[in-house]
Amino acid sequence: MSEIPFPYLHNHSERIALVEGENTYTYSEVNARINRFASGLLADKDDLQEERIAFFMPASLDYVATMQGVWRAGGIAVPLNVASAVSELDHYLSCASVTRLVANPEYQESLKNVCASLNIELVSVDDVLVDELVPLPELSLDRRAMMLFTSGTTNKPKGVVSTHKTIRAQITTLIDAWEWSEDDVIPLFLPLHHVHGIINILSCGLWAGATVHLFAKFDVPTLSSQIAAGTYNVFMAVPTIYVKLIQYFDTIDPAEVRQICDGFKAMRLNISGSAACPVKLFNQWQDLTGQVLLERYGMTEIGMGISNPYHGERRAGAVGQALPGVECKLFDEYDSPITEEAVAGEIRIKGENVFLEYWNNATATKESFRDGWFCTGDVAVLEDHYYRIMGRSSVDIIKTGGYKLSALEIEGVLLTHDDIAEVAVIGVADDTWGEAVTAFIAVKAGTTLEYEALKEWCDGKMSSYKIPKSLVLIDALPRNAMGKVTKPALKEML
Ligand code: MCA
Ligand code: AMP
Repeated sequence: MSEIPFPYLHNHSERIALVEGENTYTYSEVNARINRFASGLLADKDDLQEERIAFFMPASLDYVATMQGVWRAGGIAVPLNVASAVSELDHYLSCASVTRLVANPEYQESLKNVCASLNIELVSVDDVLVDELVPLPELSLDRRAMMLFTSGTTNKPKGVVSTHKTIRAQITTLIDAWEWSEDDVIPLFLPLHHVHGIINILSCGLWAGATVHLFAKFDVPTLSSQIAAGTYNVFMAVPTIYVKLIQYFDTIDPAEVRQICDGFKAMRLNISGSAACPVKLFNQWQDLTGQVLLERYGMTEIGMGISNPYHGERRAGAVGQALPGVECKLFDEYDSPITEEAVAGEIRIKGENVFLEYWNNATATKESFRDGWFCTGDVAVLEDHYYRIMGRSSVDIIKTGGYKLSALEIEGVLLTHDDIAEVAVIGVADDTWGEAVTAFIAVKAGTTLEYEALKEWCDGKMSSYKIPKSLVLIDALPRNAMGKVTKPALKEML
């Protein structure tokens, strides 16, 4: 029935596609629900013509029906972070000019006001589903398909728009490189508003005909018991999750640890990405489970770009080579390509995997490309044919537990606090989170600020993982001759 010219959903009628709690859904059941949802969205239209349909849903059959239903009906899918604060949602919904928001009934009360103020129709999946199917539009590959929000060096997150061609390239390169097959069974506990969960796990799994176990959140005991039972053969996570698993092992019986580690040992692949995997963690994981982590590098705008090999040496502290179909080069600050090994430069990427544009932001789109190369802002070196990430060109980007945050966005919110005179936010190295959000604050004369009070004040104003993990009170922020805050000096102070 789908007129999308490729299989976002494998044509495997009776195999299990999704497991959600006690329920399992075959490929044909998932397919039927997607078509009923797409038909309901279309109602009397032939094509949604890139209407932006947002959804606010945890990992579930209905999440998949919504995402793929929007695709089949010719819309742009805008999956939202279910942990967002309302002010953040307001930005996503208005920036994307969303017209319909799909949410489960239990979330609707909290979304009602923002939808009313932006004139957005708030619906549930059941409201949309119909039994009478309608013809689906034929879609060209260059149609816009998805918008994900990413934090950058500006105050507000930008909408990263991918076409069907982009998504196809991002999926197929991973299916080949990591040898996905219909025999794979993978748990999915990562959030479904980012590429890692959406493309690398859910979309690759469904394209390949594999089984994806959906978890509404990262639930260590439940997940661990499934791993011990040998349910999965592939595992993908951010480094913080491997750290949290190791921390969990310290709290349980050694016999149970052995069973979980044996479950990992029996898998065909364990992948780490979204943030740097420390060499210590790589070695610890190998000692515990025998698994040599495959580390790869990606970004919302490009999907995955660089990966250690599936066969061959997976090098600790390195991210490997460009994936098939992806061109990768390092450039110096004069935009000249770097040809020698061991010289650091910015990673730039070309290929069908690269996004189309930042939504409604031609200036940002233009600034992020040079001569057709997408400029990632990440700095790397090539060492003996393997790329190693050295860091980022901007101090205003923080990676915490795999989430990319804008220091400026957090500073913008903190500055609305009545007692704060000036503030600078930086990421500070942290064993669990990779980087921990740290706020340096100068308070107004005659006032003071305690960390707990600040945390409480932040609650509801930003997603909880953006809330600073610590507060350093300072008389005045260090500034250079131009008056700009010198964040490296703040790092040195710690
Ligand atoms: C939760 N907390 C955090 C984070 N997550 N603090 C800092 N950084 C975080 N990432 C805080 C909460 O605010 C809360 O604080 C406390 O930890 C417990 O929250 P909970 O939700 O229970 O934590 P968790 O379930 O253990 O979550 C940790 C997590 C999660 C599973 C690692 O952060 C996560 O799913 N991260 C992955 C994000 C991701 O998929 N990134 C991919 C984007 P309090 O107790 O004080 O209230 S990058 C991408 O897609 C590119 C393309 C790529 O390369 O992959
Ligand atoms: P996001 O924009 O949220 O998709 O995050 C992408 C960013 O995550 C990249 O620009 C890198 O800074 C970082 N990243 C992803 N994978 C790795 C990795 N393996 N090592 C270091 N940084 C990574």
